Amino acid sequence: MTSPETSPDPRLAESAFLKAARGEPVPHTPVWFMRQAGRSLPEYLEVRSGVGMLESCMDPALVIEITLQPVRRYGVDAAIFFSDIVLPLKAVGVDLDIKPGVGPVVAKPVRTLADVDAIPDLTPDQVPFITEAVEGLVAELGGTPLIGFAGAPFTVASYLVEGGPSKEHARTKAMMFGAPDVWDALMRKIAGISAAYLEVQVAAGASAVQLFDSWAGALTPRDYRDQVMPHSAAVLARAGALGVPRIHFGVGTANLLGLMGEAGADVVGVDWRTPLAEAIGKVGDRGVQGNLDPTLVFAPTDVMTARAAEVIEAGRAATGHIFNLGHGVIPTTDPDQLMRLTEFVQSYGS
Ligand code: 1CP
Repeated sequence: MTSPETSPDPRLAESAFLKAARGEPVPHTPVWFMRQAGRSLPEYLEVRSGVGMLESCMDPALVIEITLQPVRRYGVDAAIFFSDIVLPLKAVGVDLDIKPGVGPVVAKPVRTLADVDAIPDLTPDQVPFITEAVEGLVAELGGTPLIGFAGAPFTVASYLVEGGPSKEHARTKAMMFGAPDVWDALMRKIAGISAAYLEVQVAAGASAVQLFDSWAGALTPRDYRDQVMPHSAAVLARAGALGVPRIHFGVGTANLLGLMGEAGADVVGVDWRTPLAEAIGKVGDRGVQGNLDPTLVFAPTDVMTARAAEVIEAGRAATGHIFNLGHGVIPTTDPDQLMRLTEFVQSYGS
């Protein structure tokens, strides 16, 4: 089944988020929140009740509803597609689940070249539900851009090799150090899957992409540059060929921000540990995204907004600045406080 050719909504040309991502002047600092959909929203808990995480990601009506929830509630400047970084692995047939309160769990962790070779590449016909959800969303979103996303090779590899969430990523890094042929094959495999996953989302109408390398901060700059960056760069190059802005994000990446930009990002996502001014100095002529400490929403509103103002002011020195938290919304966050934060950022200085 082919979908009718639709041209982008003309209001997208005025999007503050897309302008900032391209380094153009903005009417206000745009704002969205990583994990803006999810457990902090009562309407999310309601629609997810009794439905598994992966099952929800494969149900276009549910994906559309969950992605729209924070846009309706907060009026944020961008929507992020509701999915998960391991969803494309599930789609190609990797036996995995997303366990409540745990995260992705892989039944048979990847350890050998044969394990890597057994993972099929991703083709668009394996994810028709993604195309359907993105097309439906873009139609509903109108002038609000949709951010597509994928996991970067290192972060996705960590789940595949460890078999689940990990603090040290010890087995993953042991493979990187000790079995370079297996590592290279695995990184190439994931890069191909993540790039194909982004291509499907952009073909269906996503206006920007974010590559999540959440756990890259576990690496030294040398190992990142030699063993990881070329594979993330391959994903970003394929996304760049689609003509959409690319955001590249990781946690604890103060030492890697320059390299993460050089990997091919238009905008580098910064966690809250690095002062934004410092990050701007490291990424050169690129935009930045971030970076309010996600726990500041638990502080009194005036404390939160004073810190948000500092982030906005620091962001003025960047080629472009997209306001965000330094990592995802914490599930116990009060949505009313995020509402106040959104209004504060969007009206700041006007
Ligand atoms: O049942 C649930 O509600 C499960 C919680 C949940 C949700 C809401 C998971 C399990 N994934 C998601 C959705 C999700 N995952 C989104 C879209 C929502 C939005 O931003 O509004 C996105 C962008 C992701 C990406 C993702 N998944 C990342 C990168 C972002 C990050 O937070 O650093 C990572 C590392 C994952 C793995 C994952 N999936 C789920 C959990 C709890 C985890 C982390 C596990 C760990 O700590 O290792």
